[in-house]
Amino acid sequence: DDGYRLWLKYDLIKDVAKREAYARSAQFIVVSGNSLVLKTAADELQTGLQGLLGKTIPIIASAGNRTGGIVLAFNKTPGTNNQLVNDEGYQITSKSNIIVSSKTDAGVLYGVFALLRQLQTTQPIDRLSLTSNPKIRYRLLNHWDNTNGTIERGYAGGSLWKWFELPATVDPRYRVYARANASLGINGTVVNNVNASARFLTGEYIEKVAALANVFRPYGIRIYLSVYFPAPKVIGGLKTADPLDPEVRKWWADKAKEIYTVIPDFGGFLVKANSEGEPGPQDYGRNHADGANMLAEALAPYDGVVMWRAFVYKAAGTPDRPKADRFKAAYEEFKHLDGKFNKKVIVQVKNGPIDFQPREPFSPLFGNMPQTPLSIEFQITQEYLGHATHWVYEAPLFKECLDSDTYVTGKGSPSGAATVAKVVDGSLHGYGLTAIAGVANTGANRNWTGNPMAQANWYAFGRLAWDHTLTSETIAREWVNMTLTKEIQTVKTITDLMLKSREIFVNYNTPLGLSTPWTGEHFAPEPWQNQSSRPDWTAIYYHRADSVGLGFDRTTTGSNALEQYRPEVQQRWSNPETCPLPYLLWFHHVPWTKKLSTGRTLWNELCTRFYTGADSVGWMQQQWAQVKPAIDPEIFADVTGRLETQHKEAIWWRDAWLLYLQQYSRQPIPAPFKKPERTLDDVKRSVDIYHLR
Ligand code: BDP
Repeated sequence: DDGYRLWLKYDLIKDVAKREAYARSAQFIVVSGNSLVLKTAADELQTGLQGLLGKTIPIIASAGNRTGGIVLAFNKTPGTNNQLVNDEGYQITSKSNIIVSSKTDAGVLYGVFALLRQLQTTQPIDRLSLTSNPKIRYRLLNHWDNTNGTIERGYAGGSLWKWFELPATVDPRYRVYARANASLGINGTVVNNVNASARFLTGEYIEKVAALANVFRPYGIRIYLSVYFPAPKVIGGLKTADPLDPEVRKWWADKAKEIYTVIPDFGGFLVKANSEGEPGPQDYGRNHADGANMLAEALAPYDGVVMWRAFVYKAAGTPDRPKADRFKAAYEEFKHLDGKFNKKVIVQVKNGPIDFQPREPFSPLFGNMPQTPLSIEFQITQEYLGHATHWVYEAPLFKECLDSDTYVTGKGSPSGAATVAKVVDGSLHGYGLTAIAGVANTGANRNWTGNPMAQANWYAFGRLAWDHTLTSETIAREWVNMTLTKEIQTVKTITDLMLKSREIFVNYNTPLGLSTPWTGEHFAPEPWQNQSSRPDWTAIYYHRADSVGLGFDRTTTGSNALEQYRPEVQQRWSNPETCPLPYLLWFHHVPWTKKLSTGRTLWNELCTRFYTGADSVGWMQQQWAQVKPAIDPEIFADVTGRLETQHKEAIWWRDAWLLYLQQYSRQPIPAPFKKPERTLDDVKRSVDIYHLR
């Protein structure tokens, strides 16, 4: 198994009794109507059943008096049996026939995938009564792909999109990509990097993008583009890109018209502006709302939206802003603009205040912009999670943030009343638009994600985008069953490994609220890194190790970033005694000798976490060795190899951090742990060599 088929394997169900029972309820497929998406739904169902049941199930136009089939019903008129269902939601009921119904053809397609999932996970289908509605309207992948075929922070080979060949040559793989996304309910994709090339807005590229849109359309997926803010200057020949300039506004309106002429269901624009050197409205003395609203106006005649990113931070720790804290930047630039955005604008906020770290507290913007739809951006690609070698199942990371309570409903409201998920799904502030985005981990590797286990992260993102109340465990079990094996003990073992993998990674990488120990490629450990064009691009800016202790003081005696949270959150996190240990060093500069709630001093607790983290990878290897009999040999060998590398690197990271911090703590590695075999100089040299070209 080379992993190409992802979780859509549709292998023959081995249990004959089960297979026959399914076959009795799936003797024919009825589909009436001729929309592209409905046709996709019927075809997918037929393909799935062909594989799972080993027979070709006929597609017919009407059931007549027949029973024992599957009817795909889509009905636009409200007041019918599917009135409980929102536009893309579906119902599946089994009586004499199994009926998959929705108000829209896309809903039917999602229902078909849900029905197939029942079979793939060997659940009964004869007494189904399922209703499922997506909680969020725009569920998007964001690809950071470039015109030259590279992917920013991509670890699974080059881009899936072959820009040089498009639009004339259309790789059949695009369709497989669309199927996989549709199976999860993902309904949009931004195909290019947020550090955008203006080329994507040229006529030449719009044609290429349109060719992709044609492939995605039958799967209910709309295409979006990241845009380069100064495009009117760069490709339009204008003198300025000032968002208040009438000529600039006209340029964007014309551009939108040009795009919609070729791609009538174009989804809209994603924008990174005035961030990490990308130009933006501030270059002209305007603000984010001015920029976003100009683009929203250009989209006014069409059904498209602007997703404006809040990932911004001016240099912090510089002589002119010595006290500035990158943590506070997004809130400082956006909070005061609440209510100033056009109704077609969604502000896209990364899950945490810094940048996709292995663990971050939730961004304080959530809950603080009640009049501006905020969407959440997660990173599926493992930029800070060991790239494609380290096995990290991300659902627990996503869930930890989504389930965090912002407490914006105030004192006395039941706990969980104002979670980040409730902000994002619109239930808290009644947002008109709701969205969620995941930075894709796909690439041209045959198995899509490099590490076969990372397919689960794409899967988990999609499932949570549809329904954030699903548990990490449910999603993991589903994925393992559909992708790897149905053998009960093996499913348990792998699910358990998945659920523990993220915490293990945090332990050997950034325990107790450490963050950002790296530069450049964000892989090799470099906690000593102290040289850069910007202080907030060094490692020491974040961990602040000194002879007294470790951690970033964000209380009133420090940057006071905590003031951006509600009092209930502040109260808990601003006291080092009550601050949860996983967040401790995010908010406090803690003395090395301070006793923590575990009974250990900070130094001993750090050592314990780094050592148990790295040792746990050894445990992962042992557990994985046991699944061999029930796993495809190619996948087994692949993961075995990656775990071996992961183990070595975990020890490398542990040693780098501890040897470096030991210079400040001046304490020994406590028993029973054995001190690292190498010296700090050894590790530093190995990191220097890692950086050689
Ligand atoms: C950082 C990445 C950088 C991205 C940036 C972003 O290192 O490559 O361009 O995020 O999200 O994590 O814009």
